[in-house]
Amino acid sequence: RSAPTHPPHPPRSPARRPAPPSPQESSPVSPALHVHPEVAEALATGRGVVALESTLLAHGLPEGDNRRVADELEATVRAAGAVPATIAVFDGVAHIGLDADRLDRLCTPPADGALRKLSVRDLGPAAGLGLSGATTVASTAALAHRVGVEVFATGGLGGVHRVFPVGSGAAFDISADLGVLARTPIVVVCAGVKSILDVPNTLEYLETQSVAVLGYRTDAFPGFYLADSGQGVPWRVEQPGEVAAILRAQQELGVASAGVVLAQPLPVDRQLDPTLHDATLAQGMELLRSRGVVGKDVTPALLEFFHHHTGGESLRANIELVSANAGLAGQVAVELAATPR
Ligand code: PSU
Ligand code: MN
Repeated sequence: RSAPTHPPHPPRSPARRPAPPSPQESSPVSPALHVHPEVAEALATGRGVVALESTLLAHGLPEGDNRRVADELEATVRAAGAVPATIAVFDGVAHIGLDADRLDRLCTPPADGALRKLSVRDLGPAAGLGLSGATTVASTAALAHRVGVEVFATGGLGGVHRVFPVGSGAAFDISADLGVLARTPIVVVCAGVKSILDVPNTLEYLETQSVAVLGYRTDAFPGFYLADSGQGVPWRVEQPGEVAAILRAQQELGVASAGVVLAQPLPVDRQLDPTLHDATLAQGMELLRSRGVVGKDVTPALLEFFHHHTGGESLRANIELVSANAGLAGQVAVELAATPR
């Protein structure tokens, strides 16, 4: 039995698709891209869809917790009335929406080593060479946009890394997340950028790249584990419907070539204790420097260091913030579905 073949979704008109495939079959868009049938049907019928990234599961959370969180995030999106689409690459095929077996595979490292961490520049090589890996904010945004998904949820955006020690010249590390947001019209729901980064410079970069930054019910730009990064937000919104109105207005005005960052803080009483945070960050940075950790290993190594050195507090905060973001992304997706372009 062969699955029906669909042409690629034109990114801007997700609501007018041919009849959805039968639920048991995967929905190949191209040999390198498969849309899960439930996601394909939701896109075809104009329902809200939320993309979820997989690097935070495979590389940002410990094995054991990650599989439970994967289910929790999807359930949270569904509770908001939208359809979840966790994105990852398996055996050279980018999957938009994962079944339980693929979520298992994502969350349990294979015997021959962890799944790769795939940014946008890695998608071509992974697909072309038939390899597997988890997608970052950058690659999740690119793939989600490719099939017409307009919103996705993560924990904390990548950004401009801190240089430590200052003046050492050892770091010139700017996450590809920022470059992709600069050219991909999608709403990213996050708890700001990771507090392990240079937050002021990251915000400057987003301004230069014309990425809209919205604080969700806050005037303070959140700092991932911390409710307040010490920076402000250019715009504050109170309701998911306002976010949908902003994206639609950008599209109508022809200024929607970049993404929209919707930053939702943890409640102050749920954040990581700032004193513990600062001490852990200083130690973690020193460890990275002494071990020579660079490139794409920096973020997973620092997150793991936090999880071990805060007695699980950073893990608790991380899971809570990602969950809250999935829920808000679901609400925004529902509002976007109610106001088609
Ligand atoms: N949010 C989390 N945990 C994570 C990440 C985000 O709560 O692990 C991941 C995202 O996939 C993001 C990546 O794209 O961290 C940033 O990595 P880098 O700094 O190497 O670009
Ligand atoms: Mn980097």
